[in-house]
Amino acid sequence: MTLDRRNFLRTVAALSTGAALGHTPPARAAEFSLKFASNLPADHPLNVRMKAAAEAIADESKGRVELLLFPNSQLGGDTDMLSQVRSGAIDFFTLSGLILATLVPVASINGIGFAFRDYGQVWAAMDGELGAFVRASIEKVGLHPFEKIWDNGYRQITTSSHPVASPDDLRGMKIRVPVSPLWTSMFKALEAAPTSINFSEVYSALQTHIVEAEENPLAVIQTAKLYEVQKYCSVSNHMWDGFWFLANRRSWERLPADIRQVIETQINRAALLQREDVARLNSSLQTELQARGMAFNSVDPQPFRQSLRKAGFYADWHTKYGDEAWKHLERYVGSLA
Ligand code: X2X
Repeated sequence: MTLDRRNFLRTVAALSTGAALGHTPPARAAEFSLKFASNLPADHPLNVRMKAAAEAIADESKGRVELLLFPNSQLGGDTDMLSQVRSGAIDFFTLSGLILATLVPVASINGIGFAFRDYGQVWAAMDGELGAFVRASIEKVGLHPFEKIWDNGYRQITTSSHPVASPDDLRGMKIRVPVSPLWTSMFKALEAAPTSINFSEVYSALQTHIVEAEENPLAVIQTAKLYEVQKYCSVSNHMWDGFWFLANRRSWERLPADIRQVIETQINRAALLQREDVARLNSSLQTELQARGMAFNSVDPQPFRQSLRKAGFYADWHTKYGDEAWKHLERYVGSLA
């Protein structure tokens, strides 16, 4: 994308965000105008809660802070937005820890296949020592992660060709994965043929059959309308994924302490509400997606875990992350050996 085009899209997005919020334009420009970007559609709970948080922040700061919201990869794909939040072109960005791992390797640790049995384990770990360990690593690359990670959810496999019930069904399958070494490694270990594609390109990659499959939580499959280009949904729950709320450190530290306090409190509060929204959606969306023509099947995770174990997946990643990180994970999920 050229810079001109990007600036144009940015302006259009800012205008339409303001209009969608029903805000009367402020009489004076805000003292602090901050950009937030996300790869998710505007009606995904993450962006719905961000819109409400932006309003609360504007109110509480008495108009001193204005958050400009750019959902739906309006500012570029994830790889591009990650560069932008690092340079300060974007102030805030929600990014999957697994993708952030291209920069902070340990940030993908929550995506280890079949690690978390349930949400009880997920939030205990991510709001506890495992999350704190990951955040400390993120701080080292000039990004400030907020305390509460946002939910993406347990991921399910969708395809246009055939349902996935056993590891055999995955063999050779052309499946899109996000740009992340852990994702590629896991689907290679399962003998699929993974291709890294940013989320902004997923719909068209499926539509044109560059790939036949992808995997995402139901809330994403629904809001990004992937049901239009996918037939089967196999409920594999093969990994849990969440979005760290990242601030560019320089633009964050430039803000006065009281303003930082208002923003951080509202954003962390919104994250907790968003977690409830996603849990509710992920448990109710199957019926809706079936009504839209998707065929669901359940999946026994055991043979998949077995394949990963046999391929040396857990042992390899234990070595890559190191003993300390692995210990933090196993403390919450039990032994993965
Ligand atoms: O790219 C994806 O598949 C998504 C939307 O789930 C992430 O951001 C990781």
